Amino acid sequence: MYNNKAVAQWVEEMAKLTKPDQIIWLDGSDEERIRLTEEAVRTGEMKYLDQVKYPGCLYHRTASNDVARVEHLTFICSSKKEDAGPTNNWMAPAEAYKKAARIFDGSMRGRTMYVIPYIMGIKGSPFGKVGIELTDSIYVVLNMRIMTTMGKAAMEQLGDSNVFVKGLHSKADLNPERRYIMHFPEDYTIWSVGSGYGGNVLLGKKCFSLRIASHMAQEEGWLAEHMLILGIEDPQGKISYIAAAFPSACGKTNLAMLIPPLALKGYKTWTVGDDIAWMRIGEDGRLWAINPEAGFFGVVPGTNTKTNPNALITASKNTIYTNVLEGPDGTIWWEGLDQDPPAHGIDWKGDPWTPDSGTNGAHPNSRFTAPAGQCPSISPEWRNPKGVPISALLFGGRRAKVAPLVYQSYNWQHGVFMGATMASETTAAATGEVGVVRRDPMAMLPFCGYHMGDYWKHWLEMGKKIPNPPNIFHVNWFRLDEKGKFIWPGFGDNLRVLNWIISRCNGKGEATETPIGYVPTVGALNLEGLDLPAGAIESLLNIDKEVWIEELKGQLTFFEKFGDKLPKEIMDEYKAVLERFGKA
Ligand code: GTP
Ligand code: SPV
Ligand code: MN
Repeated sequence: MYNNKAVAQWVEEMAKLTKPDQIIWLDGSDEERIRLTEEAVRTGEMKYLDQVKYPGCLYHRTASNDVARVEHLTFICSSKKEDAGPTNNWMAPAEAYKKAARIFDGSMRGRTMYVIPYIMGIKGSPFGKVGIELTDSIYVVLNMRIMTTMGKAAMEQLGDSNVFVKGLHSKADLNPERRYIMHFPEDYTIWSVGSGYGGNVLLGKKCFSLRIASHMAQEEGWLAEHMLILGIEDPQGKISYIAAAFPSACGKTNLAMLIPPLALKGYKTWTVGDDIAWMRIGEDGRLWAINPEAGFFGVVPGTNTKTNPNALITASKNTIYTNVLEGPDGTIWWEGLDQDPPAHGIDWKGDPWTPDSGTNGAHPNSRFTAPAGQCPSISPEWRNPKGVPISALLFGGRRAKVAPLVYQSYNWQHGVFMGATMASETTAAATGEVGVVRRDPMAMLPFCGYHMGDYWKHWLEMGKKIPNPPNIFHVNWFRLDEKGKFIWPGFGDNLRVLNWIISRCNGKGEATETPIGYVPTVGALNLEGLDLPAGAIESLLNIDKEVWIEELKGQLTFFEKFGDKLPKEIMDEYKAVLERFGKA
């Protein structure tokens, strides 16, 4: 259907391996969407929700052992092991291709292979990068339609070039023993087999836009990051943009769509992206960011009219719901929705469920896939090929203790150290134990496509190249009191913290110098209309020396993994913190 030779040849080669009954080249038209949706509904792969309540919405349930990213089955297959580094699983490319080919061999027999040409980034811009995903899943096709610019537009962008990211996906038999997410950064190739869950199979997202793109970014001098992008407009109409890296299920979507609290009248927020930022140095010497995605693949549980009304509206039509509770008559429900659960339903595993079941109706990592353009707060700039200029970069995670509500780095290098030492309690977004603290540098631990030590070096070098770099901050919305409750109200009220951050970028905002960085003075945050218990703000901003000394020990243990790949500058910053604590 398309006449790009390199694409045709590669598709033929992959079809020889996977042996589909037929190959369908997708054009991205509406007619095609309707036809595929009807087919997926006919085969039971997807269901229509009540089309009056949820126009254009679909339901999908993945296999119950296939509901999150699988980091232990995710590999970076660089030709040298050293290039994958100590934080990635590595396999030699030849071995990886061979191992996966055994599973791909004939895996599409009796099925259709869909060819999805897509663009990550913006068509016609240097950041419009083309990928092609071959898949045997209509669910993947319909998700990629929302998450990317797909079809004819992508082939036009590609022209007769042979530079595109080659993605091969097959559900195969969905056997976790035969599941691999393999990345070949040097070949711009991704092979994913044996899964049907989001991050494992929507190859434009984490696989391309972070793992492969981070490798491209290192070579080409830009940054591919696990960051939301948000514009904050003050009452005078001035918009400042921030980009923030929090680990999976730690609040990016929520911050990206935040609604100002009543007390902060006159402020507006503009959503540019909720998960991924591609950033490069602009002609004006600032760092400019685009969101390479066209949709949101957001965490459902906890979303309600108070926490994130914008997400509810965004996902009220033309949305795919995965692994939430199915109520009667094409309705859905999830934990944390401010509506009573149905008297009975079918849970994410496919089993009958009632509110007395004592189990989750929706999987904690259940997701919505919704077009970004439907978000009430979507920024008019979100498709601007130039991107938006970034004033502040934020790092953050879930820390019950240790990290204060917010602090600012002394400079870029110190900020890179802050990102490199990030830690967070694990969530349901990846298979494995939930709630254990782990180091997750820049929220990129599962997504960096090369050696993390080289990645830090790249960050340090970028700092030297950006004439007007953003200021760097660390935030923590998740500090707990002695009873285990969140001290900070979070969500919309996070704007209070963002406003302090923006004033710091403008040379204002009061702060105290501490061993870890600038911390706001108690009076520096606008807390008007907030009903915090006495002492809460002091405790949110408190830095406990003993706890931090322990924290620093953990950082050092982590750094030991990197040997001589640990940039000297990072170690210098580590020593400087120790010294400021009087422990040099
Ligand atoms: P990924 O899509 O996995 O990369 O996650 P994300 O970083 O976009 O996370 P998201 O915004 O979806 O938040 C995940 C969970 O954190 C949800 O259950 C939210 O309700 C909760 N959450 C988000 N922001 C806050 C906050 O400010 N305070 C508290 N206490 N919880 C929050
Ligand atoms: C994450 O886990 O960080 C996500 C969801 O954003 S996934 O696309 O599955 O990676
Ligand atoms: Mn994410």
